[in-house]
Amino acid sequence: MGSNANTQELNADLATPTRLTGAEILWATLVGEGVSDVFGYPGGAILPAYDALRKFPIRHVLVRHEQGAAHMADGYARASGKVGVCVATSGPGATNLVTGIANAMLDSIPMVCITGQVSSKVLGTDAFQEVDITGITLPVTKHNFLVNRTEDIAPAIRYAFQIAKSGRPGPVLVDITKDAQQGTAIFDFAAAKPRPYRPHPMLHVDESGLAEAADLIRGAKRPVILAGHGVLESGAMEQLRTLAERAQIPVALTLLGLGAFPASHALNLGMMGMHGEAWVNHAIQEADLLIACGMRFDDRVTGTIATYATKAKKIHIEVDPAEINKNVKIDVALVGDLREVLEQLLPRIPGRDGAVWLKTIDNIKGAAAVRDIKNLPDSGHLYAAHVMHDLWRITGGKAIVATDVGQHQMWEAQYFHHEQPRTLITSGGLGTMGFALPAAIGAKVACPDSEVWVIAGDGGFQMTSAELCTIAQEKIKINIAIINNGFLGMVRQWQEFFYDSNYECTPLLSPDFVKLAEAHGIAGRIVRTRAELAEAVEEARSAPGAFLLNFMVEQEDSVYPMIPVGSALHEMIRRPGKDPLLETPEDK
Ligand SMILES: Cc1cc2nc3c(=O)[nH]c(=O)nc-3n(C[C@H](O)[C@H](O)[C@H](O)COP(=O)(O)OP(=O)(O)OC[C@H]3O[C@@H](n4cnc5c(N)ncnc54)[C@H](O)[C@@H]3O)c2cc1C
Ligand SMILES: Cc1ncc(C[n+]2csc(CCOP(=O)(O)OP(=O)(O)O)c2C)c(N)n1
Ligand SMILES: [Mg+2]
Repeated sequence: MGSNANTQELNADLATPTRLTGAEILWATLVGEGVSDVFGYPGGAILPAYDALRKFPIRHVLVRHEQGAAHMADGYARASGKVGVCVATSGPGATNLVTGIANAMLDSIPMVCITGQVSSKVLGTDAFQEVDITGITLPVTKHNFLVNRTEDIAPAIRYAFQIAKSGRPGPVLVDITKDAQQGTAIFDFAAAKPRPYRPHPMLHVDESGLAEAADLIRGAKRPVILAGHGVLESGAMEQLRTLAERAQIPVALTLLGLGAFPASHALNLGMMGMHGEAWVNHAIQEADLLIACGMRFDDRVTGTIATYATKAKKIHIEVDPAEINKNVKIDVALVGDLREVLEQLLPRIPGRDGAVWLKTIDNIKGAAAVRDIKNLPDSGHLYAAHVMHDLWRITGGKAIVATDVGQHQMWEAQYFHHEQPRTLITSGGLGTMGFALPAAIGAKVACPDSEVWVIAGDGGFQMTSAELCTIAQEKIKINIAIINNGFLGMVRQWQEFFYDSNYECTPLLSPDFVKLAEAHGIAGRIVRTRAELAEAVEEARSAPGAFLLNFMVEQEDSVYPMIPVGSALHEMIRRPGKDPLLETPEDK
C-alpha cells in the first residue's frame, strides 16, 4: 500500500474512462498491469506521483539507494517471472539506477523503470536535477520513452510493459515530466492498450529447419544440450526435460540456466564454462552435436571460440535473431520462443539409446565426480565450499539464493544444487557487485513464503549494505551469509594466477558485520569453524526476523577448475594436488 497509513482508494475504475491527474494515471495503469509492489525513492520531480501513491493498492518499498531499487525490481522479476518495477526522481535519482538497469539488460530481465523529469517548459535548460536519462540509458535499455503529455502516460506505460516482457525480455525506462504528472487527462485503460506484439519477421520456424534439427539429433552419437536462462524465461522446463529424457541427451547448464533442469536428474551434467565442471567442458569439446536452448554462448561459456567444440554441429534455439552466429557458427538456427519451438520439435524426436555416450562421460568424470574440497576433513579451517554445501543440505536445496559476484558466487554455483527453476538469482552478464542483498529483498517481496538467502562476499556486501535498513523498516525476513575471506577474492585469485601474487589493493578491511546488522536491529552471529556451521544456519532460519551470519572462511582459497582467458574450454587449471579427495562419511 502507498506508504501513507490513511490510504484512500481512488475510484479509478479500469473499465470506465475517468479524468485523473497524470500521477494518478501512472499508478492506475500500473495497477491495471497487475503491479502490486514497487521499489523506489522519492524526490522533487517525481513528487506528484508519490503524492498520489496512497490512493492505490501498491506496496512501495523505500530503498536506501536507487541502485538498490533497480536490483530489487530485478530480483523480484527473476524470482516471480513478472515484470519488476522501480521508481526514482530525476537527475541523481535516475543516474543511480543506471548500474541496475545495465545489469537487467545484460541478463535479459523484464523491468519497467519510472523516473521523474523536470517540467517540459525547462527541459534542455540544465534545470535543477535535469539529466538526459533517456540519452544516458539508451544503450542499456531495451527501449525508453520521454513522456511530456499527461495523455501519453497510460499508453507509454502499457507499451513499456509489453516491450519489457515480449520476445527477449529487458528493461524499459519511462521518464515522465513533472508537468505531465500534474496535468489531467481522461484515463482509459483499455484504449491505452498497445497494438499486439508483432514478432520479428524471422521468428518463424520453418519446416525444413525443424526437419534438419531432428535429423541431426537422430544421427548424433555424442550430443549435449546446452540449457540457458532462456529455458526459464520461456518456461520450457518440461519440454527440455522431455527432450533430454526421450533422446537420452545429457544437459549442461549455464550459470543463469541453473535450476532450469533438476540438479539431481541423472542426465544433468552440471555447469559449463570458466568455472564449470571439468567433465562438462570435456564432454562439450568431445560432442558431435550441441543443442543450445536459450543461451547466448557468452565468452565465460566458450573459452576461445576458435577451439570451441570443433567436432560438433550446432543447433541454436533462440528468440533473438541477433544472437544467431554472433559468437559461434551455427548449423541449424531455430529462431522463436524456446517452449514453442521445442513443442514443434518434440514430435519429430523418437526415443534414442544414449548409453554409450553417457558411459563415456562417466569415464571422463572418473574420480573428479567428487568435488574438490567439499570433503576436506575439518582441520579447524572453514572453507566457503563447506558453507555452500551445508547450506544446500540444511535447506534441502529449496531456498531461493541471491548471490553477489566473485568467488563465493562460483562456489555457490558449484556446491548448492538447484532443483527448482528461479531459485538462483545472480548477476551473470554485468557481474555487478552489490547485487545480492537488494536482489534478495526483491525476491522475498515477490515470494513471501519462500526461504530466501543472500550469499555475498565481504567486498560486494559493503557496496549495498545500506539496504539492511530497508530490511528493518519493511520487516523482511531474509537470511544473510557473508563469505568473509578478507579479500576481493576473485581479483586476488587472478593476481595469484596471472600477476605473480601481487595482491595490490585486494586485501579488504571490513566492519564488524554482526555489529553492523545489530545497528539496524538485525540479529547476527560470527561463524569460524565447520562444527558451528549447521547450528548457526538453523539459528538464522528459525529467527523471527532477518539474520546475518558472518562466515570467516579460508582467506586464500581459489575457485577450481578455471579456464584462463584466451584458453580452450578443455585447458582448465585444476586444483593442485595429486588425487581428488575422497568423500567422508559425514558428507554422504
Ligand atoms: C565471476 C563470473 C564468472 C562466471 N563464470 C561462468 C561460468 O563458469 N559458466 C557460465 O555458464 N557462466 C558464467 N558466468 C555468467 C556469464 O557471464 C553469462 O552471464 C552466462 O553464461 C549467460 O548465460 P545464458 O546465456 O544462459 O543467459 P543470458 O545471458 O540471459 O542469455 C539468455 C539467452 O536466451 C535467450 N532467450 C530469452 N528468452 C527466450 C525465449 N523465450 N526463447 C528462446 N530464447 C530466449 C536470450 O535472447 C539470450 O540469448 C560468470 C559470471 C561471473 C560474474
Ligand atoms: C561493481 C563492481 N566493481 C568491481 C568488480 C570486479 N570484481 C569482480 S569480483 C571482485 C571481488 C569480489 O570480492 P568479494 O565481494 O569479497 O567476493 P569474493 O570474490 O571474495 O568471494 C571484484 C572487485 C565487479 N564485478 N563489480
Ligand atoms: Mg571477499
